[in-house]
Amino acid sequence: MNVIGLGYIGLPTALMMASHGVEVVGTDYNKELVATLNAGKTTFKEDGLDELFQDALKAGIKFTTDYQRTDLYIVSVPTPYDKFSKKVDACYVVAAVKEVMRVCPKGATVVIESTVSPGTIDHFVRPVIEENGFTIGEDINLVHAPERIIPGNMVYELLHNNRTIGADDRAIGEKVKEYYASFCQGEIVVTDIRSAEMSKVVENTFRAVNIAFANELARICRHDNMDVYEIIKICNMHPRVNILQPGPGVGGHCISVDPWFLVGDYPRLAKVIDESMKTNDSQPEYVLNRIYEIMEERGITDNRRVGLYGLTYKENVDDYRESPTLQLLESQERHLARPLKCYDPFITQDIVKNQFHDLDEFLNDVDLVVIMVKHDQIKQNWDKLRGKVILDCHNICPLEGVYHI
Ligand code: SAJ
Repeated sequence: MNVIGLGYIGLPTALMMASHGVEVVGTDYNKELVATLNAGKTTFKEDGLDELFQDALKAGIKFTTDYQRTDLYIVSVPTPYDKFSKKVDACYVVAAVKEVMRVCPKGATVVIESTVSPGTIDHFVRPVIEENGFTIGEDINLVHAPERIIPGNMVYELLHNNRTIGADDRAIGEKVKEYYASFCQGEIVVTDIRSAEMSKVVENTFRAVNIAFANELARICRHDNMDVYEIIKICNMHPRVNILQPGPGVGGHCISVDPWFLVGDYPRLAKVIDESMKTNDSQPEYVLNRIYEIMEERGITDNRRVGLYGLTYKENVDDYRESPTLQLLESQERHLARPLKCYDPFITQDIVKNQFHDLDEFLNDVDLVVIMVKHDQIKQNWDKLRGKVILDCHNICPLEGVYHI
């Protein structure tokens, strides 16, 4: 098996397959990443990933920049979206499949794991295969097996989540299912490709819409001075109500991206989704306004005394793509304001201006602390926040007089 793309999804998948008896070569065009893996190091942190890596190495996994001639390919490359059209940008998937077509033998199966919008495989992937002289279903089999694992708990979820396999031909779907069943303890459903594409995007859209609902409730409650957390707690005691938590915004490369595919493809139909995404996208700016309100109320006139705790897109991960903190800093910069101070225990390199690398130094330098991310570290250090003005975007701080969004 050749796994193409060794990022957050491709790497754990390749390692999992290899450590469960599948002969695997991992391919990535990033030479540095391949060199790091070949030097015996993983490229990001996840519970259990290093152990899995060692098992896969023992089982003989190889890493290279070259595509392999084999009978099964798993394509796990990024699918960003175009910020203006809101449509999926399938360029990485197309490029990978083109490369596969150059080396694969007749009879090979190509599994797309990357998240794509419904119809992407028909519109972009099938033509690439046919342009190369292959007949789909005869020379090449096509499958879509979207991933479902959550950053922060990837290895566990890879083993335990149910998953979906979409195939043109059920027998091929069942064959691919056997590979995933070598490690996956969840139920594996075999369906058609469009249903697999759609269900993946719908899952993330469901979560995005529900987070937007919680964020909207926070704004309504703030407007009339009600406690949104108390209200959500009470409502969730109803047997059919399960409201998510408001927060400083939505980051990462899944929930803040995938629902836009539906808005891009069905602009006149995807109304609730469109509004929800706009609500989530404007949440960091909403937090910025809260910061200004609190500064005014507490007589803090200098924004050099304000610090954002947390740069990652969520707690206890080192991934800061599209994070609410970065979105907040971006909108601050648009207003030509001096960037606020920042600190994150998971980010050791400098990624923004005014970034600290030590919690104590950071806290010594600010009067107003905004808890943007609920890392475990801050929960173990409440004592150090005594005497500070605190804006807690997650309702986790037990100290007196804390502000909320
Ligand atoms: N968030 C809130 N309030 C909440 C829950 C989350 O504001 O109540 C925020 C988080 O802080 C974060 C963002 O939403 O900024 C997304 O975080 P997340 O933990 O909800 O999800 P992701 O993006 O890390 O992973 C999602 C998962 N999808 C679903 O739960 C439906 C995961 O299973 C997918 O595999 C992943 O997207 C993906 O790769 O598509």
